[in-house]
Amino acid sequence: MAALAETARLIRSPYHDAVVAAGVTDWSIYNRTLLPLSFGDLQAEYRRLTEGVALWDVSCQRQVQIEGRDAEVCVQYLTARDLSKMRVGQGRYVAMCDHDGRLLNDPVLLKLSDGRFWFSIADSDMLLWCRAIAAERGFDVQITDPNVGPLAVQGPKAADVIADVFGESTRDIKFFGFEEVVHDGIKLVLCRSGWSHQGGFELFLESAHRGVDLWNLVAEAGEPYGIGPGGPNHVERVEAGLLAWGGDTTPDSNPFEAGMARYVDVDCEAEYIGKAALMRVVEEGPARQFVGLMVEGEYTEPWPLPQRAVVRRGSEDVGTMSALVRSPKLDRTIGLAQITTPVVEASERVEIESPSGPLCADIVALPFV
Ligand code: THG
Repeated sequence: MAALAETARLIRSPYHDAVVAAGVTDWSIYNRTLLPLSFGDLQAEYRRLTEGVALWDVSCQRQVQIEGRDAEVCVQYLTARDLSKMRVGQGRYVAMCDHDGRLLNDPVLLKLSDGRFWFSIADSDMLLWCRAIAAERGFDVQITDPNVGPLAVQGPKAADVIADVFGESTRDIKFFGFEEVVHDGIKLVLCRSGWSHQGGFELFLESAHRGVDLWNLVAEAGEPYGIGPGGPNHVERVEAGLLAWGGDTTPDSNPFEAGMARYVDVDCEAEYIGKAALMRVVEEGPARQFVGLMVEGEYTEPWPLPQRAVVRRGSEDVGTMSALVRSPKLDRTIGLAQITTPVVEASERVEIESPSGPLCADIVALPFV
């Protein structure tokens, strides 16, 4: 691939210069932001994440801030999950759907105060959607992009690094809990979250001009723990069955077809977009399901699939596979796929038209580990 050129259309990460200095070798683009994927040694990056601690620029997870008198109702109306018990200082993984129940985004929602929320979004432009819905409904809210770029510190030793920098009390922060912090003049929200199953924190940097300082602060504190740069880890996230919206989903997927059933509440008082459509899916059952594939044989190519691969049973197309990796934890080749419900329920063997030729696989429930 040719080198990526920066242009004014791209949003600049607050950590950009630090990431370049650390030797980034591969990028993706996510929410119009460069997302560092690798620093040249995927095996070392996986090992650091699963055995030590890794540092990722995930400022591409942009915030849609909703504040004002109607913030509470507006956020609920945009979210297919009952938020009535959500307290300040908590995060929630949520589904945002359209009126037909299609999954538009799967953000982490943070409640900063009674009148202020952040949707920390996946790769689709929810600022447009939220503003349009709020205006059409006449909600009294201001909806902005506050330019807050998260830095992820992930791995079994992440809590030690964070405690060394921000104090021992940070060990008491619960999963998806957060605190507002000012450290060395750097304002941030410290949240126990992240796109891995290894534990860790995300530092939602509010002082955007201090990005390189924050990166260096964490990198230095992490040195004794062997910290190193990385990116959202494709192999670990497949093992964990973490959804990549837009990769694992198609534009017409509903949350039940994306493995998000436990985050969708249809039996609640709350009114939200898509509720009637989602109730119908619950009654009729989803057409497809998000599942794991235990693939026969060795597949060593560790990089994201360039495109979804067709999954067949005999001559019939029964779904698509969106990820295929070799799992070091299982010492097996595994994949992620959306497969039609009857085939999943019959747990029949399927064939995959992979880029390197046909493969056989068994369907399994997620997560793998
Ligand atoms: N962090 C932040 N924003 C994000 C992501 C993130 N925005 C985009 C994208 N990632 C959203 N996707 C996910 C997917 C899964 C999780 C978080 C964000 C996640 N899931 C937990 C799991 O599946 O084990 C459990 C969630 C729960 O039970 O509530 O954490 O990573 N800031």
